[in-house]
Amino acid sequence: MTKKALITGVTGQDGSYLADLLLDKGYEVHGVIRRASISNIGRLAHLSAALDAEEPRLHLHYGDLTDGSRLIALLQQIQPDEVYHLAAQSDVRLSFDQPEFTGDVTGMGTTRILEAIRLIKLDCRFYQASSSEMFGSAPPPQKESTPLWPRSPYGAAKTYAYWVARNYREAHSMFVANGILFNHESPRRGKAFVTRKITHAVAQIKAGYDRKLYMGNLDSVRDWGYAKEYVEAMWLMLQADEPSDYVIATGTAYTVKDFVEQAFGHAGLDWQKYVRFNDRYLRPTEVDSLIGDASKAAVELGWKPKTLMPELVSLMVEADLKTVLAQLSE
Ligand code: NAP
Ligand code: F7E
Repeated sequence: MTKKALITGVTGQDGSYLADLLLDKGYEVHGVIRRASISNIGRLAHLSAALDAEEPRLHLHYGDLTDGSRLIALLQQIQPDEVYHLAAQSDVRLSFDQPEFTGDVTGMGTTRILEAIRLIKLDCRFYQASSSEMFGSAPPPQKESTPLWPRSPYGAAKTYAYWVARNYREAHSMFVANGILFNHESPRRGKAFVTRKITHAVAQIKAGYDRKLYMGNLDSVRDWGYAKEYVEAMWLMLQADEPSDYVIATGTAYTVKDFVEQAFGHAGLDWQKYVRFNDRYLRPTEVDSLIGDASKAAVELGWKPKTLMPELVSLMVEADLKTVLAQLSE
């Protein structure tokens, strides 16, 4: 029997890599997309064959996390074996400007979809995209037992969703797993996030654009991994015998400044000539240091990171350079 998966947030960085992975594994994949005035399915462009085939293996459905009745209808219609709940307002800085909206989408959105599953008595496995932002100010290294101390409306919304997910597991005996993922990046990362913002600027400068790169806090420490490998951990969590919660991280620590230096260095550029400070990128409260201990995932799921930060920087700069140069030659 072909397994069916439903992915919320399929148009995002992780959703697109997860769709690739599940299609490779032979799943029938259903994704929830939002109506937008211009196309928002660019990250799925390479999957057009699966989408447009006579018997498509990828199906896209309009829906929104704020629309509970639509979630019920979709789950009832699709009857997925596995639900990967990745959709969220995921921008930490923006969550300070739109805390109520972030709480509604990123927090309550999880309750809406879990409650929809419970109400229609759907027998499925559920993945909740939890985040290292829930650890906030808790000192590193952070692992599953580390107390949560979120530092933003986004982190607080994810903390609420994490506990709701655990409660549905305990109260209703549902197969619910929280993946507590540390920052993971790729050429498909949105350009508002710091890594892609840097690699895209480096590519433009290398290609001859006359520009500066305006940045906020260069001192925060992050544990950056490769998104393509992190979606494998999501899948592994839903194949386990018992549902549980897992930290997914590399265990390595770099500052934002380290990332800047490596990215400019990879292109043979001196970062100090191009990088400038702008306080609009500062946050009212910052998360200073996130470094994950993913030993539980290594032991129980057999998951280990392969691509570490220096290699990740190189592959992101190379991908952006290729795109920028192709655009220039059009
Ligand atoms: P992303 O690129 O920002 O993608 C977010 C996805 O959610 C997009 O498909 C977006 O749709 C969709 N979405 C947003 N609001 C929605 C709504 N109201 N209804 C339906 N869909 C909505 O995020 P990502 O980096 O792939 O991350 C995936 C998940 O993991 C998110 O929940 C994020 O918070 C969490 N997470 C990410 C990281 C990381 O480092 N990347 C780490 C830990 C946890 P549009 O394309 O239409 O905007
Ligand atoms: O910031 C600093 C910023 O926006 C990283 C999301 O996927 O990962 C992500 O959240 C650091 C912060 O990611 C700029 O202050 C400096 O300390 O790339 P970011 P994030 O906030 O860590 C977690 C795990 C998630 O769950 C989230 O969904 O970089 N920083 N200067 C800057 N950040 C940005 N965006 N832009 C700057 O100019």
